[in-house]
Amino acid sequence: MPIYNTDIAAVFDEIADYLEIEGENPFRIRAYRNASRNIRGLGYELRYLVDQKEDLTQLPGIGKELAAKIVEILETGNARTLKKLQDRHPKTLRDILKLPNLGPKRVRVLYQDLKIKNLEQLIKAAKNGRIRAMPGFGARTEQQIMQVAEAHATKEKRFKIADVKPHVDSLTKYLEAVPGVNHVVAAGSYRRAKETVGDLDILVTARKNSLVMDHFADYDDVKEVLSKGTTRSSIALHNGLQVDLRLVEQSSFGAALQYFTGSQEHNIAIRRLGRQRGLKINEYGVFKFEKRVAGKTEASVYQAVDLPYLPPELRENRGEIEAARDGRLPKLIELSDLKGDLHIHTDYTDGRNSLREMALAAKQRGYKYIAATEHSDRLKIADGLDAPKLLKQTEEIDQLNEELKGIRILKGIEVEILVDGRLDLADNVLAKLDLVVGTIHHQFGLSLQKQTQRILRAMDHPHFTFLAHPTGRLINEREPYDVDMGQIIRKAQQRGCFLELNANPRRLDLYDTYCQMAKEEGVLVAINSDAHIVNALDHIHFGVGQARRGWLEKNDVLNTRPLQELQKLLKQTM
Ligand code: DGT
Ligand code: CA
Ligand code: CA
Repeated sequence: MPIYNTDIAAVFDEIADYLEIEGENPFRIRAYRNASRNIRGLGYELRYLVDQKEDLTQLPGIGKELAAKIVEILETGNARTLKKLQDRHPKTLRDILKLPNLGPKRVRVLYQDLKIKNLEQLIKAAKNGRIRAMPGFGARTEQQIMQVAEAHATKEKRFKIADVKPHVDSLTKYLEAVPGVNHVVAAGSYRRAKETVGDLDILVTARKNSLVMDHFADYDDVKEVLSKGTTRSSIALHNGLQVDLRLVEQSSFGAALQYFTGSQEHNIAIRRLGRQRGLKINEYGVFKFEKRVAGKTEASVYQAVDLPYLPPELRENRGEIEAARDGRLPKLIELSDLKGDLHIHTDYTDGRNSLREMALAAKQRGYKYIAATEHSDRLKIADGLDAPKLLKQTEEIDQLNEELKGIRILKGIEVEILVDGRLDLADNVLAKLDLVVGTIHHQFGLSLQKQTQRILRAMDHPHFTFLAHPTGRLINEREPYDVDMGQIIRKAQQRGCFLELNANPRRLDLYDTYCQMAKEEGVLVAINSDAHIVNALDHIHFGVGQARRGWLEKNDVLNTRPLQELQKLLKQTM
């Protein structure tokens, strides 16, 4: 698993927290906090710099000691300094530190004076009114702490789909190798291609006497066997992901797959349709007067309620059942429909591979075109391009296009949208390009109105092609900025420009529901990888999953167009 800047920053934050709890030197604490803030603000990943053996002490707030720690974290996933600090204190203290309204100063009081070491003790102390008496607290604070602690004690952790996929692949292979096993399918939210997965649901069919449950409990990566039975078992993996396994009979496979794929809301609606027809639908089959009438295949379940097969990505009870009934089901986009990638970075700025390498890798994936879209100058930290450097790159693109056959490199830029909505490069420079990708990497905290106006104004720019990762959210890391997507989608419609669905699994932004809105407004969506390295081109797969959840068809997506047609569409925006 790659280590991201946010992972490094989190280690530094945690070190600072512990140092503060221990009452350490404030300067040392501040150094960690500043470094963490600077690292989070970078527009590119530190691991690229380290891979290229660059000197990290050039970065603001990073001295020799912290630079060495960054390298250590990138290499080992952790820092010895943090491990030592963690060892000195109970593990559960971290749960308390993570609560939003409890800074380390307060945790220090709770821990050292009240001997509170975990969430349960915290909730109990709050209920007993022991916290309000402490200096710096009060009855209201105590009340707030209790509420937040209780919410956190029950809050589930969700995993990014890209972090779950390697486990699905490896578990599937492992279980398929067990003698007597027929089908192994990951169902649940994973099969519906949801951007995050709460737990993983695996469905298995096997011969009667197979030892699949034993093998499941013996899987390498098991941290804990939560339950083990003859038809259902649960394990927890080392990363905390829970995996539920269900073993069903071959004759129930379709019904079970339909049931465990969900969503629950979709299933409730399907069962209602069944009841209207005198049918009982459950994970074992479709029954009429106790007699099984369907359930071997998923399609047979849908057929029993007079519907065509519904792709898993649509099963959210967001109108798919009505659409299926009326023959209006979309023919969802597929990976093979994509003809190119319109958002990539190279070693010209903060990417890892050269433009030539990226282009050849794109060609190898069957693409016909790729757009070089480096960061603009404002993103100094990503070594963003100024006008002369950008023009130099366009010359290199001309040369590569002469030389390389079967793949066309388009000239683009990922240009910063300034706070007032202007773009970070002059019009006459942008006019020389094939596409201009507008983006926000700074000033996330503007009010809803200001942020929306900023983007709307940028979209009015005559050369604006599409808006990159429109909400700016990073899954589990950063909330979207406050922005009115309805207005932005309508603006794109009026202007004839486009929106990106960024396929980076940390982003998956445009969200599925906004894809649906864009489609309704007739705004084309560009599904792009935002790859900074060759392998990341394959993230596009997650973008396609999200697009399918958003009901998008081939024609709703900009980069399914053949090159000439694409160029015509791009010209209209330039
Ligand atoms: P998740 O795990 O939170 O990402 O979401 P899901 O959709 O995977 O939900 P999960 O793991 O609780 O259950 C998997 C599927 O099994 C769910 O999509 C529908 C089905 N299912 C589970 N429990 C129930 C239930 O109580 N009633 C119904 N109708 N279906 C259920
Ligand atoms: Ca699940
Ligand atoms: Ca489950």
